[in-house]
Amino acid sequence: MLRPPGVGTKRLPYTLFPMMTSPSLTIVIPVHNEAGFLSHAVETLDRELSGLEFVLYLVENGSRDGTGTEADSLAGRFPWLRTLHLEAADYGAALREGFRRADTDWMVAFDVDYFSRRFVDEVLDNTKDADIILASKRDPEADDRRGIVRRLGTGVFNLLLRALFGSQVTDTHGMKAVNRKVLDDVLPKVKSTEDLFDTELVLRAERAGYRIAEVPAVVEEMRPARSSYLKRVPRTLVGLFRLRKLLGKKQ
Ligand SMILES: Nc1nc2c(ncn2[C@@H]2O[C@H](COP(=O)(O)OP(=O)(O)OP(=O)(O)O)[C@@H](O)[C@H]2O)c(=O)[nH]1
Ligand SMILES: [Mg+2]
Repeated sequence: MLRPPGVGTKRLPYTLFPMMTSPSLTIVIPVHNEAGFLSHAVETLDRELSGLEFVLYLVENGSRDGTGTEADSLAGRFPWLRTLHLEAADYGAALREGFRRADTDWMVAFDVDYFSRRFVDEVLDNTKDADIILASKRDPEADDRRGIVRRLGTGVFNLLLRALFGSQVTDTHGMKAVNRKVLDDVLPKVKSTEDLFDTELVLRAERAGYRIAEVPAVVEEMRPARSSYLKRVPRTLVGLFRLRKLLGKKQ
């Protein structure tokens, strides 16, 4: 069920009559060191998204385990799949490149171990009412089945976004859909890389007055999280304070 998002962000209306024709859609998934798991994930995605028209970009960079080759061979099996390869490992750079290459009205960002048909359907049903649609793990109706440490991490991160940037959104990190006009306008201005790239994109879009809507996320990752909070927390804090200098606090 669609829920009112955080104060100030738009609530999506219920859609009684889903759109008869789907707007064009590109899905972007950054991948890094996913050999073995990648084929399983793409086969699962193929089943989940059956009947839907879309293009999927797997954007690989910096992998040392043959992920790139595995992605290319998957592209030979699935006509909707395209692969991109960049040099250095960087989640944000991969997402940016996928968004840049896409030529559809809407772009959806997924992780290789966390995606949902339900989210895609909610996006397609509500494209007229928002410019960005976020799957929020902090929505009252969200079902976040991750461990306590990661759930707390998400909560603290969001408090920081509110305190440092005056943001009203409840979750910038996760499944999201972005309209082309937002990307054309905002993408060139985004400076952050790695895991703050999409947060800066959302914050800038919010500042620019684009309509941001949230839907409750159901989070069940297909495998345990791999990134270490020990490395990630200091990097994220430094990145956030740098970003705060760049953007200032919303008045
Ligand atoms: N291209 C690219 N993709 C990356 C990189 N690091 C992570 N990814 C991808 O980003 C997605 C999320 O990575 P995970 O390793 O699942 O991250 P996690 O440990 O679950 O952490 P969170 O999901 O952020 O809480 C996956 O699709 C990864 O393959 C990177 O350096 N480059
Ligand atoms: Mg994960």
